[in-house]
Formats: sequence, C-alpha cells, structure tokens
Amino acid sequence: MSRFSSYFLMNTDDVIDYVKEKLTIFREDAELTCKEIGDGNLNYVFRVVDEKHGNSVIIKQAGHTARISDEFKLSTDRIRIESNVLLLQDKLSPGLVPTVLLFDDVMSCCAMEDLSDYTIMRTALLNHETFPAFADHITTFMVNNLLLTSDVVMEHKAKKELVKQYINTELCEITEDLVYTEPFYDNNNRNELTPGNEEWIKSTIYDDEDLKLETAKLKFSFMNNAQALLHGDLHTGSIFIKNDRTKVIDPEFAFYGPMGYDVGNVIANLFFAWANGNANENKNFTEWIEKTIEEVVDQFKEKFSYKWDQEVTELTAKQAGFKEWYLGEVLADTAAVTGLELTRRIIGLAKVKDITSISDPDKRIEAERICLTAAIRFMKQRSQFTEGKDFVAAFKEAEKMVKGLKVM
Ligand code: SR1
Ligand code: MG
Repeated sequence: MSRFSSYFLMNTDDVIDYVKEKLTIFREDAELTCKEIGDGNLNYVFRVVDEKHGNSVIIKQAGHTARISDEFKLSTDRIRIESNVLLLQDKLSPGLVPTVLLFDDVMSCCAMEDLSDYTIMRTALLNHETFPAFADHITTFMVNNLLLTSDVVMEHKAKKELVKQYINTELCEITEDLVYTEPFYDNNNRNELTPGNEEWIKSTIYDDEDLKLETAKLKFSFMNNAQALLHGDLHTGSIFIKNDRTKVIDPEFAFYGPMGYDVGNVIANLFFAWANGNANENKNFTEWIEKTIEEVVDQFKEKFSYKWDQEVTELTAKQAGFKEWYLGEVLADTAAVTGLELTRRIIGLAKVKDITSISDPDKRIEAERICLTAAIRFMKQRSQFTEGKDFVAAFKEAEKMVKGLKVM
C-alpha cells in the first residue's frame, strides 16, 4: 500500500518518494534533490530537481494551519481550489499561469511546472528592475479571467455552478478580517504599527468614522457581489516574471467576488514598489511604475470594453450605456481596493517587503504616510477614479502633502 494513501505533512525526503511514485516526468536513473522554497504565508512549496538531467518540478502542499501563524486553522481544500483555478485560467488566458501536472486530494498537494527561470515580481521590483510587457500581460490575464467568468458572458446556471464550486469560506474570512476590518480598528492585537507612526495612524485612520463607514460598505460588497471568479490575492508576490513573460501563481484565495478586488491589488502593490523606489530616490524606477499603473488601468478598460463587445451574451447587458456603467463600478471598486490593500499591508498583520525593507526610520514613516494618505482618498472618493492618470495623481498629491508636513 502506498505511504501516500492518507494525509501527512511531507518533508523533503517524503517529497522525493512522492514524485517517484506519482509522476512520470523523471527518468529511472534520475538523481533527485529537494528543497523547501516557500516564502508565502500559507503553504509549503518544494522544488525537486533531477541533478543528472536538469528537469524539475514544484510540489505545493497545504497544512491544516497557515505557515505564518497557527492561529489560522484552514481547510486543505484550498489546494483543490488553486489547482482547478489554474487549469481554468490556463484555458481563459493561455500562457499566463503555470501548467498543473497533478492534483492530489488525499495529500492535499499539487504538482506544477517549475518557474525557477523567473523571479518573484516583488523581489525584482525591490531590485528596481522594470518589465515593459507587464501591463499588457496582467491586463489580458484580468480581463479574460474576470469578464469570461461573469454573468455578462456565462450562461447563468453554469456561472452559479462555478460560484458553488469556488466557495472559499476560510480564505475569504482571512480577507474579510485582515483587509476589510482589522486595519481600521484599534481593538485587535494583530495590527502592528511602525514605531513613530502610532499617533498619526490613530488620528488619521482609527479615529476616522466616515472612513469606517465606507470600509463597512466595501466589506459587504466583497462578501455579497459574486461578480466574477477572482484570483483573490493578486499582489506582486503572486506573480513570476522575466523580461518578456509573466506567470500568475497562487490563486488559493479564488472565489466569486467583485472584479475590482484583483485590479486594485495589482495597483496597490505597484504603489508599494513606487514607495520603495521613492524612499531610495530612484526616479527612473518611480517614473516607470507611474507609467505602468496608468497602463494597467487604461489597458484594462480598453481590453475589457473590446472583449465585452465580442463576448457579451446577456441580452440586458447589451442595453446602451450598461457597459459604461458596469465598467465605472469596476473602476470604483478598483480604487477602493487599492486603498484597502495599501492600508492593510501597513497597519495589519501581513506586511510587504517594499515597505519593511526601508531601513531609514524617517523614510519608512514617510513612505507609510504617503501610502495611507492616498489610500484614504482611494476609499472615500472611489467613484472619482476613472483613468490611469487619476490613480497616479492621487499618489503624487499624497506625496506632496506628506513631504510638506514635518515628520513627527
Ligand atoms: C494569514 S494569510 C495573510 C495574507 O497572506 C496571503 O498572501 C493573503 O494576502 C493574506 O491576506
Ligand atoms: Mg499566496
């Protein structure tokens, strides 16, 4: 009987045995080595290499708790969601996700293409590298996966079946707590404020009752608007990149939610890269980020509108003016989520290296205040953001406001 017929958390030796038993990609005389390379918050990621012939594979396994903290008890069903979503996204946006080779329901793991000739985009951006094709790739990914899984295009009963298939209770709860709730309230012990920024955050975020009304509305929209099958965690740590190629990974937070959640995550994480470049006074890099943010928003709009005209099946969605209204709502959600993601990564539990690696304390405080000042505007005035340049302008104005003020 196979030792993999009931679940256990594997170590590197187990993973070598596992690939020998379950996969046919390695030769008889392969010399396999294995390393755990995961640096995400939830799962274990193993890279298995045949040192003799050079081929390799990734095995990703889910544990019963999050890697970042045992406080999060999680169903291992997230690996089913991730594997199935990757297979679906590969059909909807070919070439933009890794190939899944195997999904194992018993061991709660999957095998997928090794992308070790790519770099995690957040790491590359921390080195201030630039990627001219990124806006084109990520907007194709988002438009195809979001629009083609929505009621605008899909037969409604088939869409509702997908909604059922991708109910993602526990990971949605993480987002509801970490993104939509905790960063705005001073009464939980998971927020971590940067020393020197506590009072500013209290008066600017925790004490802003109007802001908390808006984030309450946004939370209920996230929980109740089953608009499209989202990636659900589309930050720059979920993207592998090289010069002319982009691959989106890690869709374990996928579920049916508002499209703007994905677009806003991309934009917010580009702004974090901007904040890092700004703190390190790299103007070429910050200008590339500004251009890329504009392109992401404007190419998203353009491709969305074009694809809508090609693919729309729902009679009422063909009504004159409906497409423009719908896209306007998606952009308002995008702005709001840009603000939410900017806020939660600074105040909440799950931080980003773009900010935490700024070693000069005054510069880090300044970077955080720029992000949060822009974030408030993105959340409160979300319907005013209709073009790429609006997003960048809000950030540049926030920078002026913060730099005009003396850092406490
Ligand atoms: C407990 S998980 C914390 C964060 O990591 C994931 O990548 C998601 O962004 C989540 O909010
Ligand atoms: Mg992840």
